[in-house]
Amino acid sequence: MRRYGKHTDEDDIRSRPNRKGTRPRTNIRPAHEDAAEGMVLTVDRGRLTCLVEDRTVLAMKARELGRKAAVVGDRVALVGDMSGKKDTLARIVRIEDRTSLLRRTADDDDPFERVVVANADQLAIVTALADPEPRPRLIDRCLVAAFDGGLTPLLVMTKSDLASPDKLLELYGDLEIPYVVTSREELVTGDAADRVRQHLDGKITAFVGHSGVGKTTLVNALVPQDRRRSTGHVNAVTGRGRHTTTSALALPLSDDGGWVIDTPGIRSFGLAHIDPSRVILAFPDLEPGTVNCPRACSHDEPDCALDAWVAEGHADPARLYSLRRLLSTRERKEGD
Ligand SMILES: Nc1nc2c(ncn2[C@@H]2O[C@H](COP(=O)(O)OP(=O)(O)O)[C@@H](O)[C@H]2O)c(=O)[nH]1
Ligand SMILES: [Mg+2]
Ligand SMILES: [Zn+2]
Repeated sequence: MRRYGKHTDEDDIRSRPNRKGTRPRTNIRPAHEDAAEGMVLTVDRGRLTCLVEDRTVLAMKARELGRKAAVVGDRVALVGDMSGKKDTLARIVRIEDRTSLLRRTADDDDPFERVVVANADQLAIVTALADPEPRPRLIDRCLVAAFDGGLTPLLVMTKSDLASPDKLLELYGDLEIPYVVTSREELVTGDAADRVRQHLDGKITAFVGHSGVGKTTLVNALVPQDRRRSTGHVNAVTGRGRHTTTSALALPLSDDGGWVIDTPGIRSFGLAHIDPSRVILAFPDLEPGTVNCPRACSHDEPDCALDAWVAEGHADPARLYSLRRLLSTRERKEGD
């Protein structure tokens, strides 16, 4: 509340050059000392809904940010009208340093599928055990993106009322990733939400997965209606009815800083930007074996030192196999 209305004078310099109280821009702009802090909750066609204290404020990127995009989860500095009232628009003048970044390479044929979330601690990779069928290749790619972006993965297997999780658990067992299995019945009793929540407390968790796996069902079970409405709900701000399916949406899980981020369904996960040296950090048992690797080793090539090192008994061969499987997803197309 303290910053309420303070910056309306410099809100949009282009349209109001002579407005009373407007100081020369050069004196104001570089520091933005009095800018309010906010968190981006969702993005819709260039309009960003931000949480500022206890209000949702609609904002747009200031021109000075250039091409740098603010994404869901970003911590931003805002100036302008921060009342959160209808038809007001604040400006985002700064994007704070990110602690993590989940990104996928944009596909030319699929520009809207790009999932981008900043500052998430955890990536919940949601897969249905049936309807739709599990897609291990997609799970692998999500895992690589999580490792590369600095997020801890969590496997969420839904619809265990339709099929057994055994095969998937076998496939991911050697990766030692925490997992939760849920069913329709447990959604009704609340056990599903309780079990998932144990992995979410105090963290910012982004939920990704193919369309129809049950992300939104789960997120809604985790975040009660009134809480959804109080801060994360964007309808009041944009007046556009339902939350758009082209952007992620951050919802407050509790008062301890926990957030869940629902995302639109993904069919693929472009990984062209991935750095293998960051992926290997998720394999601390294998990482020491890379000291003798050639420079810029992909750890998935004939000269990689890991083969010999593992053969000497320093680590479990199954772990190296899993690492290789993940790294190889970079070259393959989804669905192979
Ligand atoms: N049988 C069964 N269906 C589920 C379960 N969870 C979600 N569903 C259904 O799966 C469909 C897709 O769910 P939704 O949450 O919209 O998926 P999203 O596209 O990942 O957000 C809906 O009809 C849900 O009711 C589950 O555990 N078991
Ligand atoms: Mg959904
Ligand atoms: Zn190597």
